[in-house]
Amino acid sequence: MERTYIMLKPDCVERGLIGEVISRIERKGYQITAMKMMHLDEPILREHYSHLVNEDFFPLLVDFMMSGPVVAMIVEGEDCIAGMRRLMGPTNNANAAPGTIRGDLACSNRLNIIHGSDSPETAEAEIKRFFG
Ligand code: DAT
Ligand code: MG
Repeated sequence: MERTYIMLKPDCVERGLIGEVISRIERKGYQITAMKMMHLDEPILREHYSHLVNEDFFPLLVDFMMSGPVVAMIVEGEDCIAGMRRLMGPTNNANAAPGTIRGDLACSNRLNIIHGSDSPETAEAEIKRFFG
């Protein structure tokens, strides 16, 4: 069994797609073992997106992620770290296949609905960051 950190972004909440995305996660057979709505601030986003702080799009990313509440979740299941990334599809919606969350629902490479950890190490660090 693995666990991963999943976060529904402000565009997902604002568009009323929380249920749609959670349904897909549950239908896949993964279990949501913790969930809460949060408002993020700049310090936690600088930490969470530390690999991107020098990108020119970083300020827009932070503004977007603070534009409304997010839904933070711990998701558990066999091979769920890579499995959730497959369910999500790639970062840029233009490359995301129909049938994936981003392929079906995302509007751009920033407004892309959902975050999911990309490795076992980041999953544990992100769960600690958002759930303590
Ligand atoms: P992912 O969210 O697929 O793990 P990432 O960790 O590389 O992708 O980037 C985190 C977020 O930053 C991503 O979901 C949206 C934003 N982002 C990444 N690349 C971008 C780009 N080229 N232009 C605008 N936003 C970008
Ligand atoms: Mg990432």
